[in-house]
Amino acid sequence: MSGVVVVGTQWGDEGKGKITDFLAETADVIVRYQGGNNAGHTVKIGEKEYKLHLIPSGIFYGGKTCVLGNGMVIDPQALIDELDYLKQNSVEANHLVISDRAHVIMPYHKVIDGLEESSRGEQKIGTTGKGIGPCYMDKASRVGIRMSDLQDDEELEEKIRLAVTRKNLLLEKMYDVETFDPEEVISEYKEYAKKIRPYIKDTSVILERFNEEKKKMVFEGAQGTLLDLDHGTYPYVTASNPVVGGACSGTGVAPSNISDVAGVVKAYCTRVGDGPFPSELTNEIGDRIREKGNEFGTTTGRPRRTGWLDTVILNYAKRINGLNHIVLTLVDVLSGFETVKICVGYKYRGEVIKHFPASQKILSECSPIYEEIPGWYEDISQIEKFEDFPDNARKYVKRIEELTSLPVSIVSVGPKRSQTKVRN
Ligand code: 2SA
Ligand code: MG
Repeated sequence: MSGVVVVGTQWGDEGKGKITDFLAETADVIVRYQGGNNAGHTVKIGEKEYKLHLIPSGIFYGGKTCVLGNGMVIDPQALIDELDYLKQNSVEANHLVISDRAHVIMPYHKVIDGLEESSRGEQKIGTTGKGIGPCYMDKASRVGIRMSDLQDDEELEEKIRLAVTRKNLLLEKMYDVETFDPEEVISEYKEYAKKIRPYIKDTSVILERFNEEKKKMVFEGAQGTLLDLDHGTYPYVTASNPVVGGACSGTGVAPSNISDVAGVVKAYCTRVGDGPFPSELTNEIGDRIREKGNEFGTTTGRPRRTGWLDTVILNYAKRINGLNHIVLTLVDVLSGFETVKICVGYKYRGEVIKHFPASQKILSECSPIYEEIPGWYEDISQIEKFEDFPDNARKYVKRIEELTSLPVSIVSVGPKRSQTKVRN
């Protein structure tokens, strides 16, 4: 019983990669359970910054098993590029395993992602364009290609031929765009298969063994609770389950083997992509947070929308994920403001809403109820101990604990491993 799930509590980019990297130091296995290369995280090791999209950042330790779980959708070209990138940086990936049940992103998924977005016009989701949604659509329609299909050339040929033929009908009749030559796709994917095959395994069996040996497993969520297909701000969500439940369905590990759920909270709030955002700051303060926090998408480079911390969201994430504690990141970004605000409720048509609503129409009409806390000007990125933080910074953290009834166990004030501080 030593599975820790690192889950995003907001709209992603809370710094989960960095925290996973921190927890991975004492772990034996690091597992991704959903999403694909729509995710992106940056880890700083020494003076060097690394960006990863698919492979868990635990890979940098060497010797630790990294798992891409069955709940993921994997673009083979992106995976091969990432393996090459690691190789160029002298990082060995010989402890990487990929679930034979994970789904494979196909070239038409990326095309359909773009077509679906443009057909929505003003109502677009703002996807990363990586083919994530269409790949999960095929999974649910039971026409997807899985990693296990890549293990057998004959099987792969047959599956791709059928899949491409069917997709071509859709591309032609529904979208009136160019179709794919099945034979070209087959030869492209046979090449990928050759390179990826050694990594494909029944990863749930591997995880069971780790579990029996009482090894420490870290499950690294991608995106966040509000991007969850079921619990997020639908339809402005991703097509998978970043919430804690996804760690079980997306890996084949039972809930009884999860002992800790860490909710990663950014000290403010960001969102990349469309949809309502009650505490959004479309002013100079928002711009300052974006600049200071370097809030630009790791995958697409898109500027992230910024806003104040919202505890309606945090309490929702607490409920959905059964959070045990909070890991608070990017607190250093909030230095330099006269006051900082926390959204503690929403006003909707004259009434106060405490629970995060399902309807995006309601959410778009919610105005934030703020609590103001005096700010601090000191740079806290180099301070060793939390006890030495300026009073107001400590008050801010304590207020988050009060408003969520959760302990803040770790505070992070910068990208380096040494800037992640465990509180006693
Ligand atoms: P998709 O591509 O189908 O998953 O997009 C659907 C929505 O999910 C959002 N989404 C994300 N939001 C924040 N961070 C993500 N990862 C990258 C990053 C994003 C980037 O780390 O910065 O580089 O732009 C991520 N992935 C998906 C997306 O914006 C849509 O709202
Ligand atoms: Mg990210």
